[in-house]
Amino acid sequence: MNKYLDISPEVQEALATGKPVVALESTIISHGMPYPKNVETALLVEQTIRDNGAVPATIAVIGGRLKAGLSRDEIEYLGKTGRAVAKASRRDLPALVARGADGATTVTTTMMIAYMAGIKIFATGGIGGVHRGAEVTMDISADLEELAQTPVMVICAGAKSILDLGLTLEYLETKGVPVIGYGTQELPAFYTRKSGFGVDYRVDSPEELAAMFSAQRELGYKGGMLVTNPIPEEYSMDKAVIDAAIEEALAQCKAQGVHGKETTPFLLAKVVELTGGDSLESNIKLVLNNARLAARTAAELAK
Ligand code: PSU
Ligand code: MN
Repeated sequence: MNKYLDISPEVQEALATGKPVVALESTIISHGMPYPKNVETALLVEQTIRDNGAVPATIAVIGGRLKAGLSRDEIEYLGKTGRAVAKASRRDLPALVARGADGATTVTTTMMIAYMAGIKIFATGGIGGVHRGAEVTMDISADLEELAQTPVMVICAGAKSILDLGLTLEYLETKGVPVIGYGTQELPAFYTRKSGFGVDYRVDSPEELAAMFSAQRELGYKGGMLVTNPIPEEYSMDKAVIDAAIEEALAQCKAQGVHGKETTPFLLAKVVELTGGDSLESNIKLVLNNARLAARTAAELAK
């Protein structure tokens, strides 16, 4: 085991006895949602995973230790500290570890640490991708590279249209990452069930997801798999409302010269602000929906 990794006793026991485990990220807690909803949601997501027969392993860097499985106090701390916690992507782990610092893990680092711990499935809200205008800015999330090189199944609700969804799919195709629609042939756009872009494969059961993931492993692929699970109809948002908020958030981002790792957290916070919190409720519901599917798929994989 990696000398910088701490697996909580509960997660350790589950892994040792072949019980299903689902990894969860912490940037969604510190940078993706406001306090205290972020903490409430993180705890509710963990409970949902337990209710569906798996053990949750929320991942973060605390005091320079890579943690798989957090205490309530650690989740509360990350949520309360919010954007003052370092957003930790692949390039950041060496510095955080060497300095004994804290970091909230993105999809990228959550995949990395999940893999180190032996966890195969990870549930979240949305992934990073190719930003609009990336042909000039070269802003492409490290999440896409990680999907190409780390064997973890990521279950999300698609990607927000703060990104260029078409270019994001092109990038994933180039990198050989299978993009699966759960119960749909169309890529969901996070707040809405449809994006106008197709996925590679439609899958309709956790059994079939587990079978595809197992086949990918047995074929010797080094990369992971992206499962896109549409937000439940009753919580999906009006496309015109969310599109207008995203356009406004992008305009403010540009006007204020926000760039680099600040871009995504800035856009996420703006969209919540501009939609008066409606988008936050949808966000919470879709994460819970992904947690359920991840727990059921982990249970199938554990069989
Ligand atoms: N998209 C969301 N919610 C999030 C994120 C993205 O809808 O919380 C977070 C995830 O942690 C993701 C990260 O891995 O932002 C991507 O950041 P960047 O675009 O800087 O790579
Ligand atoms: Mn970026």
